Amino acid sequence: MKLNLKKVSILFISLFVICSSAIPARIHNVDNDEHLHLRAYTNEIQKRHEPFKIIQTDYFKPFVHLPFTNKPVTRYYQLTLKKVKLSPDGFERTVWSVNGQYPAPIIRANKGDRMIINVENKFGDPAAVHWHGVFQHGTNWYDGVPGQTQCPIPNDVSFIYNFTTGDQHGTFWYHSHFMAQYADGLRGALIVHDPDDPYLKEYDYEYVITLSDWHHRTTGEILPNFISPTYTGKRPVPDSPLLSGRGRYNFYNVKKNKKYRFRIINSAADAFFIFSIDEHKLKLIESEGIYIKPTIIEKLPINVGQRYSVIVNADQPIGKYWIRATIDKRCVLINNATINFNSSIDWNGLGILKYEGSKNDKPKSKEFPENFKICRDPDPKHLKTLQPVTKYDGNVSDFFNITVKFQREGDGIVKAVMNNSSFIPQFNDPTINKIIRHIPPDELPKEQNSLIFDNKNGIVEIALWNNNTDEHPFHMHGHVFGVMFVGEKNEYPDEKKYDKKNPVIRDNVTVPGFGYLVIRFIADNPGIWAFHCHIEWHVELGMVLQLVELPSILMNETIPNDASSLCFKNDYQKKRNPTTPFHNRERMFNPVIINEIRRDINKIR
Ligand SMILES: [Cu+2]
Repeated sequence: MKLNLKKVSILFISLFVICSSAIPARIHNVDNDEHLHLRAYTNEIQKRHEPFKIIQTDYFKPFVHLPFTNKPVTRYYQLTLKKVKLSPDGFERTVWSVNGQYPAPIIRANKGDRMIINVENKFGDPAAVHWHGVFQHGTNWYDGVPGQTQCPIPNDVSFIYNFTTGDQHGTFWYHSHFMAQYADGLRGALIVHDPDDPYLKEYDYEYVITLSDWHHRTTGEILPNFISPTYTGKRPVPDSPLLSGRGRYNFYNVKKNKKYRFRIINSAADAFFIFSIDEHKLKLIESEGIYIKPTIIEKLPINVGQRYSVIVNADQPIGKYWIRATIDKRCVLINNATINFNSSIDWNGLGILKYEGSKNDKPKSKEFPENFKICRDPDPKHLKTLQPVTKYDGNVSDFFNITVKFQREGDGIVKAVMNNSSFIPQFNDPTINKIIRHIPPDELPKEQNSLIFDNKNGIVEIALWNNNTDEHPFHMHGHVFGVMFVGEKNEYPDEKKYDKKNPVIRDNVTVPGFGYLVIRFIADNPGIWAFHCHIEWHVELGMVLQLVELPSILMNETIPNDASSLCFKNDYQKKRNPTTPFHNRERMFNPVIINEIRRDINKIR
């Protein structure tokens, strides 16, 4: 393994200076040191003294956009991660909460604003927060993916994410990207308002609805059963569907003749939802931060990780109407060996659209008929961008062909493999650190599933063949992409059929069972970006690729000290982390790196 001493110095010398009095005595037990990192970090944070705002938000209160400012502003938010007892569907369990609430609070900003978010980890487990859909231009190390862009935030440590929303606007969310932790609670909405929103005059208020599948058991209990050589079941069956963290009889109050922008976020671990409001059509205006031509639909299929905005006109007779968030069980395979196969789940999640002045009775509203292909994204003709985007129509500079399937590996466990390789992160040595140490990208371990490309502003094309029955919602970090082609079984990609002139643009797309997906994006964001199925159980089985984008630029960047110093404390190895099945822990740890750190600190001295 090649090491560039200069880069290593940049990485570690400041930490070394900060802790220089401690290093000589501790150099031989860096990996056991509980306090080294904490001390370095405390020095950093004490310089700041910022007024971080502790937020708690009510998803059932309508809101209007934040006051727009002449210039972008910086917004400081405090997110304290702590375990609390909550009963989202009536059953009390431990929830990995943010500021004590589930779903996590709605974080809001305006286009161009900077977000400085202090994540204080009091979980007792390691954690990290990913800002789903945010490009993180120039701040790859704040993308929040342990093993790729950072080491996990150890317990009892605070870490500040600091990024700008740039030109982005729309509906995003944030969630843990450490193990299956987001399914235990760490998931919430992230909204970026746009002063130039072309639809701004078309709605009076906004609501956010997060959809989630809820389990009564923690993922720390589920995963060891799921990832085991003896497991022959399918994906774990949830116990409830939740709308904004609640079961039935959650009210969304509206006033007659007012218009509401509903931002719908599928934050589930697994569930494909169908969203609708009885007797109220939905005017679709946004998919994943991209304005789309207004199109009227009745039911909205929404897969995991996806987001849409719809405008709802409260123009029906005063009354109550069911809001339906149904888990489409036609997209769910269950057999008798499946975890929680005898769940008493009612797949029909319900909320109520309640007009001001309506009576206190049950809604008697009628459900719209179904008019879409099951377990698929909405028809592309409903998702056309407001302005056609033509930048993907050109010569492809980098092309990748990927096959996704499941296969039983040497350890007896059925894994998800992408080109015959199942992803295993190295939590204590994220890929970004490796690149900045000048490890050549083609020397990254095979199980890191790297797609390497280095042509600046080139068009990258990924053709993915899904060689199994499940459909998968593939999400890309750091980018949106143009959807060139989605093919059903035996419908092969053919460049003549690609939607190059006016493609659907998004960051999270469904590839059909035994089907094909072809996407294109522009190589304009140096970094390590995950590209993965957003079904969390499939992530845990390794259905993850990482883009190693423009490494020749990335390798010359400098990771902020507070980010690199997270790697000095590796309690994610220890058994106090209940979400990591024991047999996985060893492989997720790069034993070489601690020795390298020791050696290089010695050389620097
Ligand atoms: Cu999947």
